[in-house]
Amino acid sequence: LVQPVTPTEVLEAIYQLLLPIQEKDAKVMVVDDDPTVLKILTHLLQPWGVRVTCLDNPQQFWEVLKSTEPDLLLLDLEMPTFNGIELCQVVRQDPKYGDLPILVVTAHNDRQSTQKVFAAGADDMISKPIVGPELVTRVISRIERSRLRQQLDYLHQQQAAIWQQQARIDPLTQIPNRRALEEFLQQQWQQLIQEQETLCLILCDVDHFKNYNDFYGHPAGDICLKQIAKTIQECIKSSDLAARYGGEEFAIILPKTSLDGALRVAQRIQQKISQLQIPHERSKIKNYVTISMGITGKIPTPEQSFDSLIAIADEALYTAKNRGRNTYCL
Ligand code: GH3
Ligand code: MG
Ligand code: MG
Ligand code: MG
Ligand code: MG
Repeated sequence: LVQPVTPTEVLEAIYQLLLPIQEKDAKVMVVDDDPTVLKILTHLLQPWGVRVTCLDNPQQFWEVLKSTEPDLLLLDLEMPTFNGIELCQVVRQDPKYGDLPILVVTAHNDRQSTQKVFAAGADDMISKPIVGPELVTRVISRIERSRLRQQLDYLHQQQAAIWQQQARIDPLTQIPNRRALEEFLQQQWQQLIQEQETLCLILCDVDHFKNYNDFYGHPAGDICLKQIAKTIQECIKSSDLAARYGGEEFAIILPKTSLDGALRVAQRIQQKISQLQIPHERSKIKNYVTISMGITGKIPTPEQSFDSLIAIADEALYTAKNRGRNTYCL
């Protein structure tokens, strides 16, 4: 199941991203074979709160990139060994750094060079001789835009995670729903085929619940279902999974549990639900809410699917109902 994300966590992360550059230093990595240019660029950018990492030898490019994790790259076009265009191309192909803002600094501003620079995937070009204010605005606005983009990506990711999470939760009881149950069951079935361990399943059904709704009303029925779901949750281990299987039916999956162990869990659930003493005047068995259960367990085999486990538990539940309800059957 997806790890829950609280709205506070989302806001906290957005706030971190929103901090202005001056407060949360931007990092720029400059690659240029000319030490004078490195010095000039550093002096221009530093007063704006930008931390500048200089590299005069492209051979160490990846090493320095990984240790710096910059917000933006400033690449010289003409360098011995790797030139700026080659560097730009390899960065763009990298899965991690592919989106990194890249500005190419060059003395060549003829049409062909410009074309090459943009074809290599650079975001912008800065011509030499460097004009201070122009460099600063281009660098800072690129970084701000890229941070805004990161922030939006983050929001989308969070939204997707929340939707994924909600698709597996029953809105009434706030416990996993049938979709989550089937996913977990399928996954455990495969795993326990490998491990040759027992997988147990308990199906629970509230007794005479139609009568309950008819007498106490549907809203009261909803409250009753919530209480039952909560009680079942409290009776299982974190490695088990309890889900709302249907209307007033719940299912519990117990991986690596013996049938004996599952039986004890069922007994505990039955006892705890009786102890709730939810009044049920129209029950034909007791004057409070009770449940019936079908229990089954087996070592999964590749020839069968988890449906076979559900079918057997369902039959056992049917037997429990026929034996007068408020009981469990194997
Ligand atoms: P049995 O002991 O044989 O299980 O009898 P029963 O009345 O519990 O079984 P039946 O299947 O006839 O009725 C189930 C009832 O559960 C009918 C339906 O209205 C009620 N139910 C299903 N989902 C909900 C729900 O979300 N909220 C409420 N309040 N009632 C629900
Ligand atoms: Mg050069
Ligand atoms: Mg039912
Ligand atoms: Mg019922
Ligand atoms: Mg019925």
